[in-house]
Amino acid sequence: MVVKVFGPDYGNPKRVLVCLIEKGVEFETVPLDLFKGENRAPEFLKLQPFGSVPVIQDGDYTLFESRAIARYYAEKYKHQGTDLLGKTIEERGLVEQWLEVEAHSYNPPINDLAHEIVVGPLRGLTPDPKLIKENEEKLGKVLDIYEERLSKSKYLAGDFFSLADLSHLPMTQYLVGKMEKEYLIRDRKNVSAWWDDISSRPSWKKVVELWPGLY
Ligand SMILES: N[C@@H](CCC(=O)N[C@@H](CS)C(=O)NCC(=O)O)C(=O)O
Repeated sequence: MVVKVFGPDYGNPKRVLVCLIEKGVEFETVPLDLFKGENRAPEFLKLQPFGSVPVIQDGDYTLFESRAIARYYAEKYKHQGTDLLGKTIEERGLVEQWLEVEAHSYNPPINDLAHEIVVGPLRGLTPDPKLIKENEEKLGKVLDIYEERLSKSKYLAGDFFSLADLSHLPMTQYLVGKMEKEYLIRDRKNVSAWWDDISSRPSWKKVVELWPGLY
């Protein structure tokens, strides 16, 4: 049974797409137009009661929340494709640590920036320069910690590419692309080299090429 991924054109679903490609799992995508409110259709709400994407259907198994889905496939296919979870329980601990950092410290200011700079204007709202400045500063502080970390190891959890790095791809692409805030990455030598490395993986290039979405 081929895995179905809903909402490939948006940021969070791309976390799932790139994970499935790294793991060599076959999938198909089901486009959904959030700007037309297709995520509020009763049929979709049966799959994802919060009305957001991604959600996957794998046979009769349904799962939402992009990081939960990525963890699920990284574990389910641990011995297939790229190992994204580390070889030891200690490595796994570090992968989990940086996944949490991505979700709770890195993602929120980028998400707020995306709403101010890209999504809001598409819905007719005017960007608030004060909010933009505040979130750029918040993100800058997080990236200073990344800069220090990445001076000690090539990737976030150690010297291996993991789910923690992968999880940063969608929103960072957005940041350096449509949001035009590439300086936040380029001003930091180690973060810049890390970004060049992870964003040049064939899996990610394929996602951006096939589902450019808002980037
Ligand atoms: N924590 C969720 C966030 C999902 C999310 O916010 N998705 C956006 C698209 S990138 C969405 O569906 N927005 C429309 C909405 O929530 O109404 C995840 O990682 O899956």
